[in-house]
Parts: sequence; C-alpha cells; structure tokens
Amino acid sequence: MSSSDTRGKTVEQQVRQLREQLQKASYAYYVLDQPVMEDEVYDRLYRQLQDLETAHPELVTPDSPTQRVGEQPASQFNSVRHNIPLYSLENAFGLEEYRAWEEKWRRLAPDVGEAIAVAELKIDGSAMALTYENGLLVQGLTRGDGTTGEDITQNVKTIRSIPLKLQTDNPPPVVEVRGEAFLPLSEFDRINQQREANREALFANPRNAAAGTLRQLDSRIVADRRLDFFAYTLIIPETTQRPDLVLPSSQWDALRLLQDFGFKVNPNRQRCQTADNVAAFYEAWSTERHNLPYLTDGVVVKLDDFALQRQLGFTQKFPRWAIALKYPAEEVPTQIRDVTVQVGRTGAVTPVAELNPVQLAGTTVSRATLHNSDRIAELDIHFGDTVVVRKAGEIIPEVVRVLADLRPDDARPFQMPTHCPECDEVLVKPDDEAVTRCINASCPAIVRGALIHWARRDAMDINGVGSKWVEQWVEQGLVSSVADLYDLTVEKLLPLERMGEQLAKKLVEAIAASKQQPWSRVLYGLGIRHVGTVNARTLAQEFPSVEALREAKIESIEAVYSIGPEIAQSVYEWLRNSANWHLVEKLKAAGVQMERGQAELSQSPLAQPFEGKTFVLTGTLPTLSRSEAKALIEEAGGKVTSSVSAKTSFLVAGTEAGSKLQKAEKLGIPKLSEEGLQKMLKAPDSNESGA
Ligand code: 3BA
Repeated sequence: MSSSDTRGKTVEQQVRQLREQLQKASYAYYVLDQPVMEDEVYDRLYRQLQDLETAHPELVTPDSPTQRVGEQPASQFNSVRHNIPLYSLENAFGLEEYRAWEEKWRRLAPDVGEAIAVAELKIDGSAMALTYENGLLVQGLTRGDGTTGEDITQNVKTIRSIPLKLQTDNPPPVVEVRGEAFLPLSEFDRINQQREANREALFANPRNAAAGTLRQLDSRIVADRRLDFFAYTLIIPETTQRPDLVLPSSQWDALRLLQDFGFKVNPNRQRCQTADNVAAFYEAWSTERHNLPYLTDGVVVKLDDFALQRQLGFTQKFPRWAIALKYPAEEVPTQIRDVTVQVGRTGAVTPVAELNPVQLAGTTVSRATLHNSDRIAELDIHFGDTVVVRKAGEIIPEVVRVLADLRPDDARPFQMPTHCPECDEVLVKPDDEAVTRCINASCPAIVRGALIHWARRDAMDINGVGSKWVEQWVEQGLVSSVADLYDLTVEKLLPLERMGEQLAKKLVEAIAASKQQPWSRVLYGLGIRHVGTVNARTLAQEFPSVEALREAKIESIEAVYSIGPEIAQSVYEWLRNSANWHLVEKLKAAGVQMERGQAELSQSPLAQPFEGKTFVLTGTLPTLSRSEAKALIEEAGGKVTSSVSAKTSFLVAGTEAGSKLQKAEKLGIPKLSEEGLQKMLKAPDSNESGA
C-alpha cells in the first residue's frame, strides 16, 4: 500500500491523519463542548476521508469516524449475557430514607469511620455497557434484565460522544464502561415535533425516546437522533497486570480515568464527607437541575473507596454501597376516569380530568386541569385515555399529553358541554377567547365563588366563611349574593347541620365586623375583572367613594397611573350594569363602607412601605396561602419573585423550605416568618389599612 499523493504522503498516512483530525474535532465538539473547527472544514475533511476509504476499502478501520453513520437494518438484535451483571439501584425517596441507608451499611461495616461518598446526578436515560478490547469499541449492550442485554453495537457507534477508540497509547486488554444513554431535551422536542408532523405516535418522555431509539433496528435512524452518553462505571478485569497503569481504587478516580479515556463524565459531581454534604448537594440540584439540557431524576450516591465497596458487596438485587436518592416525579402517566367541568367565580368553565390517583412530586394527584376547549381539541382527549400529568412548581397539575397508542378502541372523544352543569343555562364562548363561560349571574357556582372571594383574607377577611359553609348557604337558598351575608342571623343558621349556637354567633359577628373594612378591600371583594388587590388600592385612593368611581368618565379612570385601558373598561362597565349596581346599593344599605375612611384619608397615596423591596416565598406558611402572601406584599408596594438572588430583600420562609432557604442563607438574605411579615406590614409607617 504505497500510492502517494502530491505532498509525498502515502494514502495510508493521509487516511490516518484525517482520522486523527476528525477525531480530535469531534471530541472537542461532542465531549468537551468546545468546538475547535468550523462545520464546513469538518465536512470537507470528512468527505476527503470518505473518498479515500471508498477508493481503498482495505484501509477502513472500526474506529474511523465514517463508521458512525449506521448501516443496513438488522433483522433482530442478538441477546448477550453480561460478563458481570448490571445491578439495580436501591431507591431512597427523601433524605430520611437516605440516612436510614447510611445507618444500614454502617451496621455491616462498624469499623469504618469517616467514609467519603461520591454524589453524582442521576441521569434519566437508559443504562448501557460498552466493551473495549485493546482500546477499540467492540460491543455495546443494553442493560436488559441486568443479566442479559441486547447487542446494539451498531447503534452505540452513532453516539458521537462515545469514543470508538480509547484515548490512551497503552490500553488495558479489556475495559468495560457503563453509563447512561439519554436524549437531550432539545432533541426530544425536535423528534416529537417531527413525529407529530408525520402523524406518528409521540414519545411520552425523553427516557422512553432514548430506550426506543437504542432498540431501533435501523441504525441510520439512530444516527439521526443524536443520543448522548454519560459514563459512570469503569471495569478493568483484575487479571490486568500492568505496572505502567495505575488502576483506580475509588469511584472518584475511576470517573477521572473515564474522562481521560475520552468519555463524557457528568461534571456535576461531588465528594461528600458527611450525610449533610449529600443533603446539600441533593437540595441544591433539586431546583438547579431544571436548568440542565437533559433530565435527571435524582442523585446517585456511591461509597468512594473500592475496598469498602468490596467489603459490603451486593444483595440479591443491589450493591450495598450505592443508592439512588430520588426527586419526586414531576410527570407521570395515569388513566382518565372521567372528565368534569368546573365553573369558577367569573363563570369561566374549566374542564378537569378525573384520574386514577398517582404520586406526583410528593403528593397524590387525582384531578388535573385540561384548561379549556381549545386545549382539549389540541390534546384530542377521549374518555379512558392514558395521559401524562405534570406538576411544575406551585401550579396545579395539568394534563400535558395523551398517549394515543394506549387508547381503547371504543373510546369516545370528550366534548365540552353546551350547558352549564350547575344552572343548565347555555354556555358562551366568544370566538376570539379560549374560555367558555356561564353568564348567568345567579348561577350557584358563580354565587359561591363570589362569596368565597368576598370573605378572603385579603378582601373582607371574614373568619370562618369558607367553601364549607358557603356551599350549604347557597344550596339551601339562605344566600344568593354577598349582600345577603349581612341578613344572616343566628336563628337562620342554627338549623344547618353541624352548626351550633356558639359557631353561628361567631359567624354572624365576623360578618358584621367586616362592614368596617376599608373601601379598597370592598372594591377588591366585588370581584371585578382585572381588579386585584393592587388595582383596587390604586382606584380606592383616587376615587373616594363608589359613587365617585361610578360617575367617573372612562378617560379619568384610565388616566390613573398604572390603570390601563382594559382595567378601566372593566370597572366602568361593571358599575354601569344594573344588577351590579343593585348589589352595591344593598351592600351600602347593609352598612358596608363604600367610601374612604379616616385612616385612608390621612395617607399619602404613595406611602408604600415595601416600595423597591423584593420578596421570595418558600415553604408552607402557617395561615397565609402563597397567593394571599403575595397579594399582601404587592399591596404594600413590594415585588415577589420566584428565585433567590443577591437582589432579594427578604425571604419569607414557612415549613419545609428547601433550597431557596439554603441559598438565602448562603447569600446572607434576611429571613422572615409569616408573623414577621405581618409585623412589617403593620409597622407605623405602613399604609396597610386593615381593620
Ligand atoms: N450511576 C445510574 N447503577 C449508576 C454502578 C451502580 C450504578 C446505575 C447508575 C450499580 C445514572 C443501574 C444500572 C446499572 C451500571 C448497573 C449513575 C446512574 N451507578 N450515575 C452503582 O446517572 N443514571 N444504574 N448501570 N450498573
């Protein structure tokens, strides 16, 4: 083989040089994420190599970059027994179970003092085992049942971040590398979009998509899907006797060596001296992981020292020296039992999926919102569908997609009802709006919603008046508007189930006391669209009474700073509706304050105690809901943001505060309890005008 080119190199030398250049560029791009070559240059070199290999097929080697493209579909995969089985990982749900695991292994190894553990992110993908002989990738197996896997070598070769040849001049004769193959989120989205366009069934999540892709018989399809791989285990058979090679004696060193061999190793790992270090790692990543371009579902903790690992050994299923500390699932599949619709305070009709209960992000979920009729059409919801539900942050669970493959043959599609399930009036849906509404002002659902809103802590703050009583009062015809609350008497309440003299008296008194609530709270309590606590305060300060507001031209409402045209329109129309005005007059007659009181008059409209201050809420507060706390802060001119940064003025922390609390402590941000927050709101210079 000695044909030469113009520069006097043999074809063999040229081929070798091209391969080296391409391999280096590929490693820099796919493993280090630091490109060293422009795409055009790479493509040109690649084509040169391809041309030379076509002309000289005998020069093709298994580690040539051209071998990553995939080949003719296989008819099936061969089953292969793993030389060493791939064990499962024991799960710990939460730190308490983690600590229990630590106690367990310490009982088995009582003489061990300080033990280092390595915390790694748990990649939510598909485990694989790769075998290298004399440095060359010769086999890739799926995990399978842990004992036997499928030979997917051809598919593995298409994964660009997996080296076809170990980066070492003197490789051990046999090396087995294990790790997780996964689909980056962007790839998952791209593939599902493509499948949607082709009317193919969508993958439920990136893990299924990765597993499905690895089991594709046509490796050309695999090559197109851009899987990725993080290595986490390195096995070099004990028989390897090599004075020149220092074999790793700990997980930490093994990860280092994997990296040196050219693998992608997840950089987010930590050596932990104590359970507290593990806890901090787990907590820190519980939110931070959402910023990664791939899914993680926990932290894998492994005792670092291989000697200790050997001492502890394995149970039937698990290594005793490792555990998966899982995060609560945030997306799970379940089946729809029924679809119901809910009518809110504004008459908005929300379809709700009634589900087979599932554990989701630490709570049991049996209902999830389907949002509106457009969304239902988009999802193509059928009764009996299996769906994926998601809980993101503090939002109520929602149905994110349907697994159409699992739909029973005879499933009927769900259609939005044409009539209100509460009052049977015809529902309306303006073409340009997503929301379907009941517009019957005396619909019991709307009345109930209005009453509960009126009694809210940040509105009229009527203690004891919640959904439990409101439901009964409306159903029994005791109350059909917020004004009727003020006609309730002890005698009228007593006949109700579970009502006693004391309780009835307390409720009537609390309702009566609410008459003293300031005008701004009354205005908010009326539940006018777009008038939240902040706008209500602004309007109440500008217009001293309900009459003044009603007489105002729409232009002068809009002229108020921070009140936009949509808000102005909504207020203007609400007050001109005769039924609404009738309600206002009844409330006035009952003695509810509809004008600015002494306390409010003495305030400068700009006295905002929390002006310029930023708050973050975390954990569960003893009495306030999150939205109530937010409203109170905003009412006082403060801002509420979702994540802690150096700009955060205060962290308001309740029970079960997690990583936000840790971060705030790290940044030295002052902490407030709910009580502390309430005190600040009531401070002498505060303009909080609560009774
Ligand atoms: N580390 C998954 N198993 C892992 C080696 C042990 C292990 C995992 C891991 C058993 C991840 C079970 C399947 C298996 C190789 C057995 C990880 C991850 N370590 N970082 C302790 O990120 N998903 N999975 N794989 N042997």
